Amino acid sequence: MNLSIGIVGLPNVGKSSLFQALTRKQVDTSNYPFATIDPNVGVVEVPDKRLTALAQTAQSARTVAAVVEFVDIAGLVSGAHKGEGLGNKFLQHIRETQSVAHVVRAFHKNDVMHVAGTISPERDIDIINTELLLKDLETAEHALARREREARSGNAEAKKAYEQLLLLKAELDAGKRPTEASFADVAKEFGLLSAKPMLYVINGKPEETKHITVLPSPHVFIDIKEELEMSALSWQEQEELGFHSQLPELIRAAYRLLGLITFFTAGEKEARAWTIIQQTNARAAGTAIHSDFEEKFIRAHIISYEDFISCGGWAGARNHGKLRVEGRDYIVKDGDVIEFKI
Ligand SMILES: Nc1nc2c(ncn2[C@@H]2O[C@H](COP(=O)(O)OP(=O)(O)OP(=O)(O)O)[C@@H](O)[C@H]2O)c(=O)[nH]1
Ligand SMILES: [Mg+2]
Repeated sequence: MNLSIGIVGLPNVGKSSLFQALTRKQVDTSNYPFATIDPNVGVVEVPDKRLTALAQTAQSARTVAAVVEFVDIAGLVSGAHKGEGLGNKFLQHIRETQSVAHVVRAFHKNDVMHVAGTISPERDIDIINTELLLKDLETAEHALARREREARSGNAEAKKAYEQLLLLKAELDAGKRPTEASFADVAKEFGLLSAKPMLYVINGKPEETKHITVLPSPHVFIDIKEELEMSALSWQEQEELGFHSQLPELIRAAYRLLGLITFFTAGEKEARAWTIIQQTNARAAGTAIHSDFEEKFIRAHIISYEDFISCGGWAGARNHGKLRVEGRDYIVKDGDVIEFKI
């Protein structure tokens, strides 16, 4: 499963700095089933305190956290959808990600040029979102032109798909992001940019961000420069300095935004967090571990995280009647500790 978050924004807003701060503590990718990683793709652990507690309870030799990928994308400019500033290439990079972290510059620094000359987070947000909308509008128009004849042929399915595209185009024309569930299929089929879940990252110090009148949602405030400087230090060292990094919250927010949840496996060898999409059944969830699991699935032994900790692990939970035996259709919940029987 390739779950990635594209870092998007105007030039010089702090995207690469954020990427560096996030990936300074790169995970050992040999633990994960990733193909080659591009230099602009970084794999980052999802901070989760439950994992440490699980490992202690299960006396696991090591822990392996869940991960998400961040992709550092070059700055977009106004006109990108028409190819301005290599725009089309960068928009293609965004298409390949599942969600977007939209970095917005609130920091003032004269020697860091702003493409539009002045600091205006509201305007910048608008420029980027307009570019994404215009690109999608172009995509929708091309698709409509291609499908018009098919739709007229009387094929009910083609007609329905065409009408869906018309609705989409109307939405985009009105300047609205097509984020409703009813557009999910079209959005997926065409890799629509503006339909991707978006997290706004407002970059600046509190005195610089407090002037923003309309805050986009959802958002996190981060002083990226400070985060980058601090990222050279360990979490403990940061704490000693009284610095509370916002990066863990950003990573968790991005994870939530993607509709992702975590289940755990816990044994002597390792305690590990695995990532699945909400509403995944037990049989499909197993494929996070190995693609074989779906076919070979027999049943799953499941204990909730809370029960696992309070009962002291597998044996204790079983004795207290907290171990459930679930079949293939069970919907896995965030925090389930699972042993797959295959
Ligand atoms: N003062 C201050 N400077 C920052 C901050 N974030 C980034 N910068 C500076 O802004 C400049 C550009 O930062 P980058 O992270 O390279 O920006 P970018 O968005 O990746 O830029 P492009 O890749 O050109 O689109 C660098 O000199 C950074 O040090 C910040 O929070 N405060
Ligand atoms: Mg950059």
